[in-house]
Amino acid sequence: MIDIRYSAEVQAAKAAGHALVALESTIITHGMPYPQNVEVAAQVEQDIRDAGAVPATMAVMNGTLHVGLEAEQLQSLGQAKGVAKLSRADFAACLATGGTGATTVAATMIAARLAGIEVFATGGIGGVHKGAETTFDISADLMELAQSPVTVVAAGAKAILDVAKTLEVLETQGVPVIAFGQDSFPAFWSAQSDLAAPLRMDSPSDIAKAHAMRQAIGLPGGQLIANPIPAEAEIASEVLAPVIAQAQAEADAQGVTGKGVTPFLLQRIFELTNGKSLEANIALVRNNARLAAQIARELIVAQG
Ligand code: PSU
Ligand code: MN
Repeated sequence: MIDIRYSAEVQAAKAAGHALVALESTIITHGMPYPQNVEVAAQVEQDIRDAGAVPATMAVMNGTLHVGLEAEQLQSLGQAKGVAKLSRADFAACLATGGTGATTVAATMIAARLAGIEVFATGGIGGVHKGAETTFDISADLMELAQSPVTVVAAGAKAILDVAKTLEVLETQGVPVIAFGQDSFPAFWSAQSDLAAPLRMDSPSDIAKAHAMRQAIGLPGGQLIANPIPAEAEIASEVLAPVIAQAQAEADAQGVTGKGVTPFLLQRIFELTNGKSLEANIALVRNNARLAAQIARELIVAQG
């Protein structure tokens, strides 16, 4: 009933039992401007291939779930206007009504589960927004991590979020949050934050073993791997704090709510930093893609 189409590359990789890494598409349609979005998406796919795995970018096009996009599909998605941003709540409705939409972290995890892919690379996850005690704005990404069996590699949570509350919700939901190679929870644009990560691992192999162990003991849900941004790409938090505060104040003043909040903040931060935030974003997504490829390869060993 569900119409799933695999790209030729993903189809061949599945048949051969090769390591696969899922990629989201909201980062393309709502997270970065054209044409950098398409360039970055293609570059990230290549980074995964160079690290010995096969990329599977997810999107819904005319009611079909695409697992792996051909180059021309990536181009048209990257330029399309008004593409829906799909999360758990609207994923099935989009498929059922022949719609087109980009997948968030939550929807990409659902798509990955359907496609039998267990590792996923992205930039930042959604989380608990600042002021959530009055707005109740908590991303469905956090609840999805508790439900879908996918290990998600991200660079921690953006300072547009209340990072401490985000960690609290993840703990409540029973999601393992594992910093890679350091003790502190990375803060997206900065490698370090003043919050300790609940767990630390220093090798892709340990991460793969922990993923396999959750399966073995029958725990649903995935893992969040918090991979610090490479040092040369960091932006100091003092530089970004006023920018984030301004973007947040504008969002509040304009009454932005619901799924509009995160894209609005990302776009304003890009504009207010004259594109500097985007450079850092690109560096960390590529870094996450490489780590995810290594984890996916180790997972084949761990499950072997
Ligand atoms: N954070 C980023 N970049 C992004 C997103 C979040 O730093 O592109 C996107 C992801 O697709 C994520 C979604 O799943 O925004 C979360 O949206 P919301 O906060 O509305 O749940
Ligand atoms: Mn939200």
